[in-house]
Amino acid sequence: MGVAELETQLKDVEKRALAALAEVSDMAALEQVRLNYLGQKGELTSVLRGLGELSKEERPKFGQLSNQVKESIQARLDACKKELSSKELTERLSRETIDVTLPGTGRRLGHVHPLTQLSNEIIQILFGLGFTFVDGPEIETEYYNFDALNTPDDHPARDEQDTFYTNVGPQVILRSQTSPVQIRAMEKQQPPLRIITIGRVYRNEEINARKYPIFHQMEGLYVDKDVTMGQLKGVLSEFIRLLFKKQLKTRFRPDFFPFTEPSAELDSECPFCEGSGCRTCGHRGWLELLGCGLVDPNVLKGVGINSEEWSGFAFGIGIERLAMLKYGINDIRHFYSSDLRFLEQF
Ligand code: 2NM
Repeated sequence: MGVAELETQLKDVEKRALAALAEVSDMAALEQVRLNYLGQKGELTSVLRGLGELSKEERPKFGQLSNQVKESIQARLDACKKELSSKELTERLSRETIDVTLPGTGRRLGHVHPLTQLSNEIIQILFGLGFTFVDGPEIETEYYNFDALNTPDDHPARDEQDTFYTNVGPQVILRSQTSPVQIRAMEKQQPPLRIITIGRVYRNEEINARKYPIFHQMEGLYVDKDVTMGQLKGVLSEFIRLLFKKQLKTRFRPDFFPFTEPSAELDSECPFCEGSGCRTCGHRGWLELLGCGLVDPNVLKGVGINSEEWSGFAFGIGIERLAMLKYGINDIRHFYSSDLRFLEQF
């Protein structure tokens, strides 16, 4: 084949390649054109094979032309590619446009659990009465949960039927009351002391409408000089007034706790019938609200506080029981069922 014929073929390849590029509408088609004309098995390559048949004198001219053709196709290809990618970007941008002025899809918000709401309310009331909040571990030792609280070795609360023992270590248990927090606080701080704590406690109990193996307690502790039952009654009466948002009569009934002496249960006039008797108070006119007493000197001695110089009062209340009374809930299991029909009422 002569140089003239090869040159015609080159021109033809160029013409057809440029025509094909003019038709291309996406990246895949563009790549196909590139392979068809410039690829290893492409048309330009196959025309270039004719180079071998040319004389030494003919070669440079043919070589020059074939380079021009190749560059011209490549240049159009590059331009085409640029155009396509900018077209694709524009398309994508318009397809993915978001209208920021449209209303959002909205999310259902959760809210604070009723037990936490009540706990926060109690904390606020007692802050107002000069108490501060302390916290402590839920995994405790028998020492802090019982011994330091003047609880004898044979006390029924220590029974495995009542307390959760662990295999973490000897005498490691789940706290059955929040009182160990008060012991830890007294070990760290010198009196006078005005502290409360709220937290989970654990008791090995069959579940029913009134009992659940996990529940929450709030406890308060006041240590000062010459502390009296009168001061205790004053603080608790004010607490109850602020909690039920009305002035209610209160009364002590004698009780027993290992860690207080004397010990008492505090009743308040029923906030729902104001003493005349209703379903909530079982037609008694009074509600049993909490346990309390003057801290036993043995407890103070145990944490190194001089019980001749200092005395104290303490009180404890079950948060679930209080919430059930306050909101008229008849089953403790509602608090732990995660049932939105229940929770959304608070
Ligand atoms: C109650 C009732 C009465 C109490 C006693 C103490 C401590 F640490 F001072 F000894 N903390 N909490 C106490 C007293 C708790 O709960 C029904």
